[in-house]
Amino acid sequence: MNADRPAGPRAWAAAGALAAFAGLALAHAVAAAFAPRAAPLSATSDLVVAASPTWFTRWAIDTFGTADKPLLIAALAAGLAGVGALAGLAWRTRPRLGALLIAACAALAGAAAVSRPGLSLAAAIPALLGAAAAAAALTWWHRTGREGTPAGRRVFLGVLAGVGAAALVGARWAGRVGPAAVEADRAALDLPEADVPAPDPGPNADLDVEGLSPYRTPNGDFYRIDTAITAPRVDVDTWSLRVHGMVDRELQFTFADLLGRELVERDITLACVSNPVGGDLVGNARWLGVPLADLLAEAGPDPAADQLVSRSSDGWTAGTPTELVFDGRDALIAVGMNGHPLPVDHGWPARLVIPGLYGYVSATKWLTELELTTFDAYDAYWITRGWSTPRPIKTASRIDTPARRARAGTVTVAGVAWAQHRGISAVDLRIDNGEWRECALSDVATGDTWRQWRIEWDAPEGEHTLTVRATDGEGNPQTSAVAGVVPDGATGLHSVTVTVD
Ligand SMILES: Nc1nc2c(c(=O)[nH]1)N[C@H]1C(S)=C(S)[C@@H](COP(=O)(O)O)O[C@H]1N2
Ligand SMILES: [Mo]
Repeated sequence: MNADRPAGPRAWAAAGALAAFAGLALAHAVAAAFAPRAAPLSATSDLVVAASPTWFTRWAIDTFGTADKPLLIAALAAGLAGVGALAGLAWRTRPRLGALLIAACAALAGAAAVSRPGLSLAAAIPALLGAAAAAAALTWWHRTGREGTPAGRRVFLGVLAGVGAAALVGARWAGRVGPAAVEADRAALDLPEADVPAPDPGPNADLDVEGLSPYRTPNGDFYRIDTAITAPRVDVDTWSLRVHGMVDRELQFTFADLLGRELVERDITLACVSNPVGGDLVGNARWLGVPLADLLAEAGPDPAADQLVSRSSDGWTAGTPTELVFDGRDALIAVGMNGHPLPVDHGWPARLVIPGLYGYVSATKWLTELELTTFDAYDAYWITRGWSTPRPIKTASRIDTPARRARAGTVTVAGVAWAQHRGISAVDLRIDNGEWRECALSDVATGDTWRQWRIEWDAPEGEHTLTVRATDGEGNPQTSAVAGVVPDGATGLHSVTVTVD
């Protein structure tokens, strides 16, 4: 029977790619239940992010923005499909070579997982299991492929596709069970009331304008920026915060210790240094937390320690000037965000929030360590990658509405402006090349938050360019000089072009 011919190279390549994907899906299902960060694509992407040279990271962020991570994962998945196909081809004539290729993938992904801060040797298990499954599948195919019929090949395809799909469904399910432990901890946490409530910004913290960013950004809408491909799932029962370095005495705090301390609530606006002019990597929340300065003072910091390095459970670091932590500003170890325990993506169970500094030098999520040191002795994560040592946040303003179109007649133009810790004292709007007109401002309690602004515009038909400019609390107008985000934050005025009809 001529239907009994052995499978050709194309069928082998397809079988190899399919086996690789089934193995990958299985590995992700296993990892999802126990250690999501150990999943091969997650761990390998994490390693690529950590090991990327500065020029590459900069190019990726500039070119792809926040799509950079999904693209990296897609590229790695495509690479794996390619290697799987090669392994299938090799297996046809030299099964050992095929097995070696699969073993190499497993070794790479396993090593990537083990190398990630916060993960142990066991993190290699998902990759090893996945590779074993892929090799087992190809061994089986080897038999049925030689003696098999087209029908036999269809069975193989069906079984593998079924295994892969089942594993993906399993991964989704496990992804809810594993992290569910963390979500259950969050849900079970009854956040204590603030000992010191946030000062009330006043009745007009929120100007009533459609399309305007709310004064407080809901947690689900709050921008997320970090190097983690998969957010760390921190076990709050074993979590601790260690204070060490240039201190008289090392200290260690459990989560219960933190909750038992004086808790203050503050509205603080967080901004990312890589937010472009007019961008949305900025948000304002009501944070509940432990005053950082009080806690550090108990350790007896050496006055020569000019840098506070904060470290996360996944090994990320930020370096903050100690002087600023102790200058009276509301630097917090936050445990609550807008009345809820910190969301996992925003640092559960504890993070830093320090008004007046960009996130990369202050806002460590999944916080585990505070180390007093010097700027000479240590460069934190983004400093080694070409970003500036801490500088003040640059005064910025954004037009939220109208975005593109408006009806002729009275149009309300509105947006937000921020210059954390200095505050915003004025916002002006210019239509086309007209005069700057002063806008009405919302109520704020401190200079640590953004401030809404609004103005009525009698909009005539046609195309018009709206430009906004803020003045900070020290009377300095926002600069119109255009600068990119590297190394210490973008500048320039935000403009929108509106078609009025
Ligand atoms: N552990 C950890 N914390 C981190 C980061 C990170 O990559 N890892 N990124 C920082 C940066 S660059 C910013 S802008 C803020 C963003 O905080 P958010 O995601 O809660 O908005 O978190 C900071 N904290
Ligand atoms: Mo950032």
